Amino acid sequence: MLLLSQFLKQQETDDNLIDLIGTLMLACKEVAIQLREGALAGVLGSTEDTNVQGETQKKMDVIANDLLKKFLLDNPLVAGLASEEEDLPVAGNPDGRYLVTFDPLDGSSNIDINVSVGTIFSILELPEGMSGADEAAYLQAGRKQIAAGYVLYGQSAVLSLTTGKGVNFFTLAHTGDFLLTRDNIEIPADTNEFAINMSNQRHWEPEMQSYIDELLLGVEGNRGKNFNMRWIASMVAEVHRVLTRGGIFAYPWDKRDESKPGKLRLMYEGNPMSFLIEQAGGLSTTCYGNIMDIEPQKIHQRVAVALGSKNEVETAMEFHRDSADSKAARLNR
Ligand code: P6P
Repeated sequence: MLLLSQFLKQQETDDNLIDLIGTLMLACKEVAIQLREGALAGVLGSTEDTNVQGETQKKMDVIANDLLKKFLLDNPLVAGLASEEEDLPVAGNPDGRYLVTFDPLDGSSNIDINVSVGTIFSILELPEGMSGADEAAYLQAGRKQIAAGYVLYGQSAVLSLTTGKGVNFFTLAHTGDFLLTRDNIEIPADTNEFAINMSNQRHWEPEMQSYIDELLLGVEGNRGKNFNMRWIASMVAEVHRVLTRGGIFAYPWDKRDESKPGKLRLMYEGNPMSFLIEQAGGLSTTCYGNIMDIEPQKIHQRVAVALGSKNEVETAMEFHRDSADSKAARLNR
């Protein structure tokens, strides 16, 4: 089986990028060890603090964030980083080449119930003449990403990675190496599986309500087939299922807070996951436009998401087509 570094060399990946991905994996291996220890290491439960998102920080959110910061800031290639758990960007080496945005532990509400969580990361080039301390340096559309991925901490720790040459899975072996376990991931274009938090149904736009109603009607409705539903409340696990067997995952805009375009964050959830999904032949949208076309305005800005099997996401977009102009602006496309 191929080691991650061997595979990336075979793909003629830039040596500096291989080095940076290796650093990210060192941090994620430490996170995996802490998670596996769980209660034995006293890492479950919450802190007294809330993050910039206004969410109570889990102990493991802080541990994972500190580990990623430590390893990344030790790498001279890193000019700076932006984290879900950091109010502002953190400057690295002024001569560094790369910016890294990350959600150190996505789905952390699942930690205490021993359900899968994950680290999501996105790698950008530092723009000419800018610094890793400048928020503006990070505000690049998803199309500018040079690599993206996640490590899903499930019964096994699996890295899902793209450098723009497709998507591949690597499993963490007991030796501490990430080994290639599935290559050239392709998402089936059609699906009968959807993932959405149905408890928000009354808050969605009518267009999303209509789309989901048709899925629920199954063979008795216009879709003419039955659908199955999943909701893990961990985007990393949902996206891994979609990459593995297809499906559509949605966290749409809802009117609980009209000022927010969505719940999920663009720079370290929407964009990296969209890169993976599109590289695997899927589609990733706000229901009005492609997520990776959005020009970011803020590091922690949010985005509505509907991603997965191409034909199913296109069907969801069809339900939104006639109201596209009026709402695209609010949803930042
Ligand atoms: P809800 C986790 O907090 C997260 O950001 C995603 O990983 C997940 O898909 C979503 O929020 C879950 O949200 O409202 O169902 O708890």
